[in-house]
Amino acid sequence: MACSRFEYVKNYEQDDSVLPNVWIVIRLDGKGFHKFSKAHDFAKPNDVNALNLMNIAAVTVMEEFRDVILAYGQSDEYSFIFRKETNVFNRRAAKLLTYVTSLFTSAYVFNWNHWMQNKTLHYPPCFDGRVVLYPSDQNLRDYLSWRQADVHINNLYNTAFWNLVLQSGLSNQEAEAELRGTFSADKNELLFTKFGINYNKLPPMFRKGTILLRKRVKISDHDSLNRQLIVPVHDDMIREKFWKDHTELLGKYK
Ligand code: DGT
Ligand code: MG
Ligand code: MG
Ligand code: MG
Ligand code: MG
Repeated sequence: MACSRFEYVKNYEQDDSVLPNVWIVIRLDGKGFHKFSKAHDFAKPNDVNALNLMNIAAVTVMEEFRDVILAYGQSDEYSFIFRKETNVFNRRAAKLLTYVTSLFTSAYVFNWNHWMQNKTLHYPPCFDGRVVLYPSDQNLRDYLSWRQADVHINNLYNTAFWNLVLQSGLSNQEAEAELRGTFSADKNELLFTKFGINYNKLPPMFRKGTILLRKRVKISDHDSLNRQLIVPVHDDMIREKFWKDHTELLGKYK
């Protein structure tokens, strides 16, 4: 390629490649989804279709980026875990972040009509994104535990809150006052005694979020063809058992 005298400007581009040998986590979060979920009449506290739309957008990202070993989503957020050794885009942070964020966003919009039953999309949604690096397997596990503990805390609160509002007819302020200072056990008790809801029997997708994993699945009895599929699970990543059941994720298990 011919060089022009303008080419020196390339030297102004900064090298933003991330450290070798660290887990790369990209987390996306919907911008202003408090408003977006209202504007599109999402079911409260959980809209199954909206959550599945998030999951499909995340599957699209995993299909494109083979080095994503696991993705985890809840509410309006999704985290993508790239294997430590990935060399995709030479580990350049901006490339990784912008490709993942824009593909996720376009897939969200692309699949909207199918999952939201042709509900009108009133304005273009967007997602922020960040890159976080974790040096140790334990850091990565703690990161995922943190996000999963978050969904538990929020979902228990939101389930109690919306039952007080929608079933008991309390105002938002009254429901908030009722729940102020309560512990998890109090909210479980309230849900059970007031509304006959056993929190632990609610759909696991609501309580635990969605983990997308790559699994080899036998597709036919006639031959030994295996196919890699992306499967959703709603297990507890805080427990040791999850990592024992999926030893391939960390490559080793001690
Ligand atoms: P941000 O992220 O700072 O731009 O602001 P938000 O409004 O996106 O806040 P965030 O991300 O902390 O919280 C997510 C919001 O999205 C929260 O207001 C609840 C709403 N949301 C997420 N999933 C659902 C759902 O399935 N149903 C309903 N009704 N709301 C949802
Ligand atoms: Mg936020
Ligand atoms: Mg948000
Ligand atoms: Mg959020
Ligand atoms: Mg180009």
